Amino acid sequence: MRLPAPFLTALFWALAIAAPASAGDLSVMLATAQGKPLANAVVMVRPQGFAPRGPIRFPWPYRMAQRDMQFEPFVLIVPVGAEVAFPNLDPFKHHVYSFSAAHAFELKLYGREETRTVKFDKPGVIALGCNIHDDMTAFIRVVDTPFAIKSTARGEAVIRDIPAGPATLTIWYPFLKSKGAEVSRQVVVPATGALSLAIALDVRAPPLRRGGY
Ligand SMILES: [Cu+2]
Repeated sequence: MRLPAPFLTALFWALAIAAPASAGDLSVMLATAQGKPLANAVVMVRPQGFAPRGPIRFPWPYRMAQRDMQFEPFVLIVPVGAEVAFPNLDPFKHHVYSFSAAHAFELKLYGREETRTVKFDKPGVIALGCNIHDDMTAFIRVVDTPFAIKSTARGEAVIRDIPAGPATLTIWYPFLKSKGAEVSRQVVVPATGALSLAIALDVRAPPLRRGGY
């Protein structure tokens, strides 16, 4: 059967609109300049011209616990607008605060099994401390892209299904020796398969931390 040309044109456009845009993966291996795997770095990708449809969601809990006189985890990624829980799992009180420009706040002394929540409306870095225990330290990175992940103990970060094309790759790590403790570079996300990068970063030695990193 032969279809008239205008019909075929309409069909082509219908298919073009319905077809999913091509997307690729990004696989990054992060290491220090000395070759040690870099854990707890936040890897973010912002595809050019991309705007998320609806709220960004991540599969991990938006939760910064206090356990054994330390924050857990050391680095937490949440999307803009997230409500983060701060449960105290210790049998004594903590007094959590942040002076960070992106969202300064204070959770006055609260005890065991108690939880407070804080909503983070702006992207940025939130450095956390405890008024009682100076050694307690952690960071929340509030992001405005759904393409964000934290590097593993092996220094690996994999982000899947990023729209193909030019994008900005940003890596943030609290002890990175660069402006704002982050570095950015332009990348091109492939239409299929993965872009694999090995990146060495100049970091300063992290301070001693109870419970390690
Ligand atoms: Cu404390």
